[in-house]
Amino acid sequence: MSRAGDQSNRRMLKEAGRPVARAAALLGPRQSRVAAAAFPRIGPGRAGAMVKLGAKCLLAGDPAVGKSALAQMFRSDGAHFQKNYTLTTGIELLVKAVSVPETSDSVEFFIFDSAGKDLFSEMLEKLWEQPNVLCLVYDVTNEQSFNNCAKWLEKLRAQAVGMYIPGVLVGNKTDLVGRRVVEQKQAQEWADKHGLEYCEMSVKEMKNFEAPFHILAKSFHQLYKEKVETFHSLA
Ligand SMILES: Nc1nc2c(ncn2[C@@H]2O[C@H](COP(=O)(O)OP(=O)(O)OP(=O)(O)O)[C@@H](O)[C@H]2O)c(=O)[nH]1
Ligand SMILES: [Mg+2]
Repeated sequence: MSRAGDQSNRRMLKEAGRPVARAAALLGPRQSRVAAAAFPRIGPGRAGAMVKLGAKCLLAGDPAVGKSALAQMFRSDGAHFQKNYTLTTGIELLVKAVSVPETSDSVEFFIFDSAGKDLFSEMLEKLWEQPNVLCLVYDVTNEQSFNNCAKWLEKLRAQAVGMYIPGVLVGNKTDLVGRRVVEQKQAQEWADKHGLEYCEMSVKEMKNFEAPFHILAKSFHQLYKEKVETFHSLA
């Protein structure tokens, strides 16, 4: 890796570590349950306080399935669709917060938009350490990209052996109706079998592109609540 590349990776890792510092700085001791899921060393506090969680989200899948298009679209609230394909080299980091449905709480996602090309896999494995949630994308018009999800999931789960990491499988490019080769039922079954949520979208047509992150926010928040309950039951 070049020196410039190395420096940029160090910058990214620093960014990724920020939610911990930020949450710790923002939280008084009484509100500290805010971050229990993402920051397990912090204890419980006042009931009913608004909760802000931070989560490292790994975005992965084969080349050209639309991961960067999804990340850009999500970050820009639907304002920017990346029409031209620009291969991601290594990882691009994006930060965005979402509200947790039916609560006043939120999750700030640190999205690690990862290269699909094998060439970068060694670098990815170093930067993927300690994920909180997974977003695995395939292209509904590309069977190979669906078949490779097993390989991607194995690599992602190897980052957190023995831990439950919420994840979502996402079928993209549903706008290409006549070219679809992976059926929804087939993908849904695969996702169920592997303990993942499932959704479909068309980033191009701005359909459902926020769904994966809402699903992950909900699952991650649920995990946080369970941890808080366990914490209380032990106190
Ligand atoms: N038709 C259609 N094209 C899409 C959609 N989403 C993304 N694309 C296009 O697919 C191509 C690849 O998208 P990227 O987001 O760059 O793919 P990627 O998964 O990030 O690829 P790597 O960085 O190489 O891993 C681009 O030309 C996008 O415009 C979609 O929903 N429908
Ligand atoms: Mg990309």
